[in-house]
Amino acid sequence: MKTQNYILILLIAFSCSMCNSSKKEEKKSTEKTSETKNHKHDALSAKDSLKLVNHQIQVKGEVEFPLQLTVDSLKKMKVVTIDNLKITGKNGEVKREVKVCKGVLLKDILEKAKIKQEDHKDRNFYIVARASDNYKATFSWAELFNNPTGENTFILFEENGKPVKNGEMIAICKNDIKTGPRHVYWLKSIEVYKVK
Ligand SMILES: Nc1nc2c(c(=O)[nH]1)N[C@H]1C(S)=C(S)[C@@H](COP(=O)(O)O)O[C@H]1N2
Ligand SMILES: [Mo]
Repeated sequence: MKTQNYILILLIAFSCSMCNSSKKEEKKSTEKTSETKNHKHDALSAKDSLKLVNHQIQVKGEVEFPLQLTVDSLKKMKVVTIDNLKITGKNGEVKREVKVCKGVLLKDILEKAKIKQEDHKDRNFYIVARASDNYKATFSWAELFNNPTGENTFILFEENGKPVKNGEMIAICKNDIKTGPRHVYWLKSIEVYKVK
């Protein structure tokens, strides 16, 4: 009887320890998934990257006239030419240089959509340029409408005479110190929010 009890306790202890180690394994595997997720953009196949392309961008949120913009509709607006655009990464390294590109000022698009402002003091809005991989960049009303950045923030559709790569439209802020962070390819929407 005593030996039987002893064996039973041993069995319970053993199965408990097995249980714990499998939990540890589980945790390790979730950690690995989130790690791969952060770098998923490097591993994208050509087919997957095609899925991220949008033929139109949505201008939405706190605007009087929500818009759907295509490359053709941008071409009908005031098109500007930008020379020698450098895309710099987080360490300041030049990732890409574009000799000449064409686009429209983000400010002009927002003026067309008309931000819903109650009066002249209603200026606390932020604008999110979002891509289909959910990469995003944020602008403030003040930097676009009351700062030189407004003349330097574009939605591009053409690079060196050809359609842009990685989607059909790209948001860029030319006067940022490092231009990579607010360079948004696969652009999907321009969203206007009011600070609550
Ligand atoms: N949609 C989208 N745009 C993006 C990114 C991204 O992952 N998705 N990466 C950004 C970063 S971190 C940089 S530095 C620049 C240039 O990145 P690239 O080397 O992938 O061209 O694009 C930016 N735009
Ligand atoms: Mo980057």
